[in-house]
Parts: sequence; structure tokens; C-alpha cells
Amino acid sequence: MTVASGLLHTARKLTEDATRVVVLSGAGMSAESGVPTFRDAQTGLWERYSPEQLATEEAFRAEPDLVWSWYLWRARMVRACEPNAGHRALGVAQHRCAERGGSLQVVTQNVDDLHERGGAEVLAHLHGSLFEYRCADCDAPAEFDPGTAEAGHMGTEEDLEKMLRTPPPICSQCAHGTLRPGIVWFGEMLPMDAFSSAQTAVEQCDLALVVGTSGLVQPAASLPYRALGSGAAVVEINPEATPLSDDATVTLRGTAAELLPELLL
Ligand code: BV8
Repeated sequence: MTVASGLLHTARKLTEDATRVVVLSGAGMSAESGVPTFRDAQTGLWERYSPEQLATEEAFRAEPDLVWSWYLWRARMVRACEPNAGHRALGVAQHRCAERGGSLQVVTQNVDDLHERGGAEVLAHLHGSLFEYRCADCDAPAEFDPGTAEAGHMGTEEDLEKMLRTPPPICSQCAHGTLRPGIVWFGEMLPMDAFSSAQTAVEQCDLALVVGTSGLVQPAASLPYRALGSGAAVVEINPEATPLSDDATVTLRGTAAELLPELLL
């Protein structure tokens, strides 16, 4: 996919001139690492479910084993993936910005840990993490290891079917609630500290890089507009147009792994 050189030149100039950069990433950031986006058809056994259907407290209350298993499967799948060149470019750029007395802060809608494994610190996981757990009843944080793909749970559909009947563990604090993933489900409030840090960051930045998000889920999708409203430039990286594309300072039709190294390194 080739981006018009003029657009890339403009975006590079904005990036070089910026001292306070905020990266707002979505599922497309991890697509080239092999993590399916929400817009991708669910793979295999999951194709009969939609994320919006499973990622709710109602679904968890109604079918705890199914929802718990979906998150187990996703956590193990992420563990089998590696950060891509886009994640790594952000890690390098974050260090270089700090050395120059500037900052590059990462705010992500993603629940994977690929930004961290790619070398970047993350200011805010707006929608939680696949690797954090708490009690669905007493809210106590809980240690839990979802295991790895090598545990054979990525094998045949029969393995997956068997795994689907995995009930969430009982909370060791209250001894009656079950664990739930530390994920923000549809209809749930975002962690206030995460969202307010993200809002402050976009209000104070001079460039927002919006990478791999369809811009459909609120309130995360409002952040690029808050950056624009504060006078920042907004550069979008996405192989497809989104509702933000017409309002962005520059929109680059390309992928995270292709364009972030070109833009930042
Ligand atoms: C809230 C964790 C206040 C789960 C996620 C009714 C009741 C309550 C709320 C609502 C309601 N109706 C609407 C709402 C608001 C709702 C919302 O926005 N719904 C949408 C569907 C309309 N929001 C909420 O519920 C939020 N909470 O509003 O609380 C409240 C509370 C109670 C009552 C009223 C209000 C909570 C939202 C958080 C949900 N949790 N994630 C999990 O992971 O299982 S959201 C989840 O979906 C992701 O985290 C992400 O945010 C979103 C998916 O979007 P993207 O990341 O953009 O991914 P997507 O697949 O869509 O797009 C990928 C993009 O990448 C594409 O553009 C593609 O072109 C591009 N791409 C592909 N490959 C590449 C690439 N780009 C670059 N490189 C590539 N290689």
C-alpha cells in the first residue's frame, strides 16, 4: 500500500516539530501481530458470536463459562503473538522523545500487552487488560494466569469446545464470587483515572497520532476531537477511511507496521 509522498512528508514534518505527542491506538495496531480486530470476522468457533454480544456484563452473568472461556482464549492467543514493527517503532520513539525533553504517550483501546512488549510504556488502557482480573462480586483484584497457547488450547475446535466449559474460578477473598476479566465491557464506565489521564494528555499535546481505530466506540472516539479542539494536529493511520478521516489534519491510508517506522524513525 503506497501513501502519497506529499502526505507522508507533511505527516513527518508534523511529527518532527512535535514535542508532546499522544498516540491513540485501536485494534488495527495489533492486526499485523495476528490479533484479530473487532471488525474482522470472528475466527473459527467464535464466528457465531459477536464481540458486542460477548463483551457485556449481561452475557457474563448469563453464560459465565462461555464469556470466561472467550477471554481465556484471547489471552492465550495474544501470548502467542509478537509485537509488530509499529509497536517497536513507538517504543524507540518514546525513548527518543524523552531524551529530547519531549514526550510520547500511548493511550490504547486495546486489551493486549503488545505495546508494552514492543518497548513502550502505556499511559492508559482505556478498556482494561486481558491480563488483569478481579472478583465479579467483591471487586477484589485477583491474581490469575490465563495460561499459554502451548497448553494445547489453541488446537482443534474440540479442544476449544472442551475449554468453553471452563468455569471462572471462585474468588479467594470473598469465597463466593467468581473472577471476571479486568476488561471494560459495553455499557460499563471506563476507569476514571485512565480516561482522565487520556483527556489531559490530548488537551496538552501538539500532535495526536490516531492508529488503527474505526472510531466507533465512545467515549474513546471523542479523544482525537478533544486534541483538535485544543489546537493539536491529528494524523490518522488506517488502511480504510473512518469518521475521523475528513477532520484529521492528515490521514494516511496505510498500516501501523508500515507507516509508524516511516513516520517516527
Ligand atoms: C460507556 C473491551 C458510559 C472489550 C471494548 C448503550 C448503553 C451504554 C453505553 C452505550 C450504549 N450505546 C452506545 C453506548 C456507548 C458504547 C459504544 O460506544 N457503543 C458503540 C458500539 C456504539 N460505549 C460503551 O459502552 C463504553 N462505556 O459508554 O460508559 C455509560 C455507562 C452506562 C450507561 C451509559 C453510558 C464502554 C466501551 C468499551 C467497550 N469495550 N473493549 C473486549 O475487548 O472484549 S471496546 C472494543 O471495541 C475495543 O476496545 C475498541 O474500543 C472497540 C473496537 O474498535 P477498534 O479498536 O477501532 O477496532 P475495530 O476492529 O473497530 O477497528 C479496527 C480499525 O483498524 C479499522 O478501522 C481498520 O481499518 C483498522 N486496521 C485494520 N488493520 C490495520 C488497521 N489500522 C492500522 N494498521 C493495520 N494493520
